[in-house]
Amino acid sequence: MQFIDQANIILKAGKGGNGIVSFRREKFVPAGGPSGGNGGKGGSIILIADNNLQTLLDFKFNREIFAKDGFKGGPNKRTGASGENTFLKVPCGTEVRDVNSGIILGDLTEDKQILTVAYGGKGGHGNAYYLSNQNRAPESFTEGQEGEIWEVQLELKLLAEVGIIGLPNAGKSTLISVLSSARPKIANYPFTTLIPNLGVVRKADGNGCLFADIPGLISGAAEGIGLGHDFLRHIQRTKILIHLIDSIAENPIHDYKIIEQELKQYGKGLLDKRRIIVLNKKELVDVNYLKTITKKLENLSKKKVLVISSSLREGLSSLLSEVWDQI
Ligand SMILES: Nc1nc2c(ncn2[C@@H]2O[C@H](COP(=O)(O)OP(=O)(O)OP(=O)(O)O)[C@@H](O)[C@H]2O)c(=O)[nH]1
Ligand SMILES: [Mg+2]
Repeated sequence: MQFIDQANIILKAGKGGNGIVSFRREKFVPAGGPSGGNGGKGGSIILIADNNLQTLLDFKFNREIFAKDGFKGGPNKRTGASGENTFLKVPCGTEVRDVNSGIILGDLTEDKQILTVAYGGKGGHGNAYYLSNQNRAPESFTEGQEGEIWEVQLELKLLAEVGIIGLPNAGKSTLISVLSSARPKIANYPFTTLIPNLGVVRKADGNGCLFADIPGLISGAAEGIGLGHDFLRHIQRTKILIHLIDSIAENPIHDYKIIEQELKQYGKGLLDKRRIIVLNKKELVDVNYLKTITKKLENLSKKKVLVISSSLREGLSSLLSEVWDQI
C-alpha cells in the first residue's frame, strides 16, 4: 500500500564571510605586509536520511531553512570561521526534486545517507591574497559569495506491509492506536476513518513495520460503494492483511463473509493475500459464545482465528507474533 507525503521547502545556504584588509604592525618590522585573511565559507544545507522518521510533517510548518553565514577574515592572514552547516533529517525513501527545473536532485533511501542540496558561499579574499611583486601593499579584498538558494519538493513514498481491514466500527483505528504511536480518530459510529492511518509498529529487534488502518469496507465496496474502493486498490501492495471482526456485531460470521466477498469481487489477487482473522472486543461477549463463533470462523476460513481486545490490550502479542511469522 503506497502513500505519498509531500512538502515544499526553501533552502538558503549561508553567505561566505568577507575578506578583510589589514597590514602587519609588529614592533621591529617597519613596514608590515598585507595580512588580511580570507572570509570563512558559508554553511551548507545537508539532508540526512533517518530511519526513525516516518513522515514529512515537520516540513509543513517549517518551510524556510537557513544555514549560518561564514565569518569575515581576521588579521595575520587568519581565515574566518566557516558558517555552521544545517543538517535536515528526512525519512528514508525521500526523493528531492528541484521545483524550478523538475529535476531530481537525489533519492535518500538508506539510513544516514546524505545529500548536500544548498552549498554555502565561498569566503572572500583578504588583501594578503593580492600580494604580488607589482603590488606590495594591496588594499583589495572581495566579499563572500552568496549561499545557494533552492526550492525543493520532498516526496516520500510509503509502503505499508500490513493492512488492517474490516467493516466500519470493527475497531481498526483502535487497534493501530494501541500497536503504534498513530493517534487516529476513534468513535462509536461507522466511517470514522476517511483516509488510511499509518503507524509504525516496532518489532523486538527495534525495526519498524508500517501498518495501515484502512477505512471501513462495506458490501459493494469492490463496485465502488462506500469509501473502500480506492483503498482496495492499495491493499494489493501490502504483504498481509489483518481482517478485524467485531465480536458484538449481530452476525460476525456474516460480517466475515462480506469482506471475503469484497476481496473476491475485486479480484487482482486480493483473495490470495495472506490474512489473519481476528475477533475484536472479546470482553463484550460471553466466553462460550466467543468460542462458538471462533470455531465457526475457523471452519469457514480454514485458518486459526485470534481473539483480542484492543481496548484492554489483550491478545496483542500473539497477534504480532503471528504477523511477524507471516511476513
Ligand atoms: N469494548 C471495546 N471497544 C472497542 C474495542 N476496540 C474498539 N472499540 C470501540 O469500538 C468503536 C469503534 O472503534 P474504531 O477504532 O473507531 O473502529 P474502526 O474500525 O476504525 O471504524 P471506522 O473507522 O468507522 O471503519 C469505538 O467506540 C471504540 O472505542 C475493544 O477491543 N473493546
Ligand atoms: Mg477507523
